[in-house]
Amino acid sequence: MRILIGSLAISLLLTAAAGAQTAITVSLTNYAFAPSTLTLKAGEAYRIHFSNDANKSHDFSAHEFFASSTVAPGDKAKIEEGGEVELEGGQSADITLTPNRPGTYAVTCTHFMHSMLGMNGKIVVQ
Ligand SMILES: [Cu+2]
Repeated sequence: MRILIGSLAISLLLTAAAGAQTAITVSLTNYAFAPSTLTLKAGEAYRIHFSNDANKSHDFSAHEFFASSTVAPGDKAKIEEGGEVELEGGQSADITLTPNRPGTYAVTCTHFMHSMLGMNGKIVVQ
């Protein structure tokens, strides 16, 4: 009986570990990402809350980063054109993913002139 309870406890712990995600919020404003640099660890799961805190639309464009990450099946449709999270003013989206490959990935907003106005960032996967 003690062995049974012990193995049950271990399997519950493993289940909790597998479901653990680090929550991160990225704010989009006119014309910046905050934080502008995200530092993530390869192989760890993150739930990223993208929040457009501006009154106009923006996107979080990071094609290489999304391509090199495993995105939760239910969240794939939130990434348009292979790498852009498009948000209307005041809108938000949550995406759960696991980065797979260490490197530095560019982030930009593809809306007209926004990058030039400073809407750039990067993701560092360690
Ligand atoms: Cu923008």
